[in-house]
Amino acid sequence: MILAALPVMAALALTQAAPAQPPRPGDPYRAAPATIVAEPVALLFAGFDRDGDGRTTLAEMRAGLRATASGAEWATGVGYLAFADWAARYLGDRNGVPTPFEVDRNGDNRITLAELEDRVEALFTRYDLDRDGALTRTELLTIRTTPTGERRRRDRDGDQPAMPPRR
Ligand SMILES: [Ca+2]
Ligand SMILES: [Ca+2]
Repeated sequence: MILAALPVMAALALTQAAPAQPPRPGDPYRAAPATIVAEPVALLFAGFDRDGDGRTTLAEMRAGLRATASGAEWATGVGYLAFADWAARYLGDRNGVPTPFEVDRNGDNRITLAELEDRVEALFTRYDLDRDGALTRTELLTIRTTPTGERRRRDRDGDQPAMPPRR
């Protein structure tokens, strides 16, 4: 037991001995800017792969999504602030896509589970390139022609926020 833990402890000691340094410009070990990325909703879909086979089926997605919005308040609808809490937890950002404006189909400022399911299922269909009713990791990745660092700079300058891939 103690012997088995030694490599882990050694690795931890090494990690602590060498604090991470931010990459310097021109650093040969600096990571290349990302051109293959996963949008927040793609991460959500990947997390719904309950049987762990690397594919998220429509049934897995529906079950997973319902589990994220299972409270009684979702039946009658939650407000935009509560929806932002949901987005922060499950998309990683309060302003992630889908936004409350696109989910609130009837514009009553409440978001019901049914509205959330409609919008997220439309996104699922958009990602499902081969239309087989399941999302592979390949389908969930987005290939960008500009590195994400470039995109962030443009976003700050007032461009539209990132959207799911259009294919
Ligand atoms: Ca609504
Ligand atoms: Ca597919």
